[in-house]
Amino acid sequence: TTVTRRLDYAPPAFWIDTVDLTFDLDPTKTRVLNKMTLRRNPDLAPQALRLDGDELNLARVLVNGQGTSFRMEGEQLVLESLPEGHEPFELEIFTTCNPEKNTKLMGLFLSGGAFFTQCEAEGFRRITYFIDRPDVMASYTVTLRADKAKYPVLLSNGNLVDEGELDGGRHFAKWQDPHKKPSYLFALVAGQLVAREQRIVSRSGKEHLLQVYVRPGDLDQTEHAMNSLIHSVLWDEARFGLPLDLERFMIVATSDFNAGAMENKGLNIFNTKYVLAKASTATDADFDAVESVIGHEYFHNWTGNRVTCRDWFQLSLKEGLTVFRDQEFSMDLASTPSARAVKRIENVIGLRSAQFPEDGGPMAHPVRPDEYLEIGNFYTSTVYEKGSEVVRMYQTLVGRDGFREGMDLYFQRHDGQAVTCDDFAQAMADANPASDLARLLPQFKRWYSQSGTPVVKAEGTYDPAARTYTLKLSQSCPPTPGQPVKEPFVIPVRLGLVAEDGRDLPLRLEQGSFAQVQGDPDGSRTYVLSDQQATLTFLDVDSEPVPSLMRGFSAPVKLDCNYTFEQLMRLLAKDSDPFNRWEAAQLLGLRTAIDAMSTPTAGETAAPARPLSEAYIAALRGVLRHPELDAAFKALVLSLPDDDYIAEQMSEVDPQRIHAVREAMKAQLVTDLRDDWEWAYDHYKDTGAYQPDPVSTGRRSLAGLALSALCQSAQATNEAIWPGKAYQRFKDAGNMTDRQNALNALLESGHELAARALERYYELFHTEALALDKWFALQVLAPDRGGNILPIVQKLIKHPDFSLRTPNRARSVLSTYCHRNLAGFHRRDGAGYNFWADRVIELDKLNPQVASRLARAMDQWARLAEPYRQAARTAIERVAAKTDLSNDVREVITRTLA
Ligand code: DPP
Ligand code: ZN
Repeated sequence: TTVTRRLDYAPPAFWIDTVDLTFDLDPTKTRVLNKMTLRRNPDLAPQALRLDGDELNLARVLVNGQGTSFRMEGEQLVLESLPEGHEPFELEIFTTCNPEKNTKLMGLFLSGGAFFTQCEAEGFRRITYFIDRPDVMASYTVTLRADKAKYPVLLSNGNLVDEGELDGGRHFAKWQDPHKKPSYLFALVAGQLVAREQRIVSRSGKEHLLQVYVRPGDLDQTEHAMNSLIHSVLWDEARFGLPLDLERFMIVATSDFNAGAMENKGLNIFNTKYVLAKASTATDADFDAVESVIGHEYFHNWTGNRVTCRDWFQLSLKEGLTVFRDQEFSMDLASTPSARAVKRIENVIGLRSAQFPEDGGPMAHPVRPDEYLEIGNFYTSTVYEKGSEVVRMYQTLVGRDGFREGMDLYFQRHDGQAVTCDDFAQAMADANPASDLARLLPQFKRWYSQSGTPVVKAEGTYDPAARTYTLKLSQSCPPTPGQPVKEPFVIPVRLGLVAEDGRDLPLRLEQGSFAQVQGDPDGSRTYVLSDQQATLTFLDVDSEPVPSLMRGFSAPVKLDCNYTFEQLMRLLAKDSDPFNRWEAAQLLGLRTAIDAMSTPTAGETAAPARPLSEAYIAALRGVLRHPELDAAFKALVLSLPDDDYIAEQMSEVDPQRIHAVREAMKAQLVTDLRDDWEWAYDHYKDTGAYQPDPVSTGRRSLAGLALSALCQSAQATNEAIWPGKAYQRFKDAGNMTDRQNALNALLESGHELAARALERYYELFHTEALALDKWFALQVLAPDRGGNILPIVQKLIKHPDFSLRTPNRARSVLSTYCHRNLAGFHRRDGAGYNFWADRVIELDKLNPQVASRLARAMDQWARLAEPYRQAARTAIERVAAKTDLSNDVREVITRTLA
């Protein structure tokens, strides 16, 4: 239990050149023979060899074939008496481990009777003793031996070089990885699996075999994954000139997995959730997620695998960059500008709902953290999603072509190496020497070192006589744990000035200049705010404009601009930037919620009856009925900011009041637009044969929103037609998206038909794990009515199909409840917090990684109003009082209480 610090980095005392592993796979006692060649790091004074281990049984250690002395220091195996000098020597280590007992799902574990591994970040040490850090890169040869009937398929990284029969019904397979790799990219799989296969020829004329392995019976759900993989290969070649460097690329799905997926070299292991998709059980969102996670892991093959991280503090080097790449991939596939904007908006919603709260809470950390107790806790939305925004800002500052040149230089310099975020930044700057990035590089790198979400404040004044518009910009960043004071960031502010008729006015600066980058759309320019304050004076402005700022969300900041209601209405109706059109609707919604929150009402959970203004309603009607806007975009604009995003704006959070206010807003939105929702439902409800393309996905999304609105407005007036129609649609739906939306409409409106639909859903899908996860989650996501959600949750965890051991299933109830149902979780009686504490303690014994994610549900406790705050503290302290917590949970709980 020691803290690891970034500045303590020292190179390893030994290098490992080759690793030859032999596995005798057995569920309760797997034998591992690890034969390595090592040599001393010639740059360092002679030191002992320290090998990491975790829950291993050590049988034997040989050096150059001879027994040797060794000792244990905690879980480390320490060897002092090794050959002197710098010649390579051979080290053989025999260990055993017990995959069946491995409920942590790190290292070698069983899922549905098959063997899988997960080694990132520090799981390889649970398989064998090793210098388990990413800057030790070796060539791997792996021999797998197992019972042939039970484990007919034996896979590891690289190429299959030999296979054959053994005595006693056993067989073997030998794999060789042509690329050196860090231990966290090792993988093996053994079990009864079948594969969808596809041979492709890349641009350079090389042939590759692509395989997607699943359980027998799931093959009909792999077509979308295979297509996504093919698109990924083609895209990385076309956009970044990065080819597939393997003869064979395999994806294997498992239903027991802590994370989404893992980019092991040539053998990606995936949570089934991000591989399996068929129309009858997967929603449009699932299809999208499969595409982006397949892309993400595939793109790691270069950004992560060919060039990897020197140490785990550099995690965002590969994750931020690879999220950026998967987002660009999805946007490029989306093809129309409007569909691109929808993807961008969805990504920003994700950032705001997870990363902004993280950056404002007790777990706030820089994109490149400075210390950790357990690295598993730093696979966060800050490292991933904010990290991706940081990479996007490079592209904004140097342009798309400049970014490509930076990537080329990065690979030219660092292919085959384990490097740092500084190396990436330097390559980007060196490839673009005339850019603002190069000029401001040390300051730009504060994005890696300073935590917290910066705030950009903007104030504009128009001078009609001089025909000038003056925009004052300033930046600040609130204190975060360990960082009381912040230095200014480099913030690309993409902006436009919107005239009354929606035209973008000319952008001529009196002095100073915009960034010289290609890629700004017409009417937009990018100003690089690097000082604390800047004043921009625009010339020849012939009418009073509304500033449209941070277009496309050009930096991961909060914008504080004192817009009038009328200004926001102009942006919503007319801004040429679709992101900011949507943003204006969000701001109007937020403002309404905040105003309503401060309006005194009778009773704590009462809310003003009609919080939305007529003009705002009319504007939303205009969007809903707009003849040209895409359905997907309409659905985003018509969705009110959710409870959590409203909570994020408040200095003191009263969850029940927030929920009541939002429900009041929603009630008005559904009744005032009732006829418009009916029109929208009729107009968008039919999408023909199922295709998960952006256009039909958007139509289904808007039709679903409309149906939900209609059921809710019907509930208010006690009218039965729409719930009946929703139930019928639920029954007849030809795809899971329509079916789930119809069920959700019933659940959201609280109609009694919801119970019948849930029963029927269970009958239809109880043998389909992923569909059953949704069945659990949907019930937990329903709006809380007088505290009814917690009893539902308590019943669900006793359901025979519930299990804490399967992370997807555990999360479908527990994370959904504690993270995603604000009012259901934050009860005035504190019962939600007690439930949370019990589950964290229980889960920690089985799977610390999943437990510590659940522990994060209390991040925001200190901002809660009473009586929530005190009840929350009591529950957190109860967990903290446990003496046998994992490091994972201990670190989160300690920081939460700090
Ligand atoms: N598997 C996780 C990811 O792809 C961690 N590398 O992001
Ligand atoms: Zn990743």
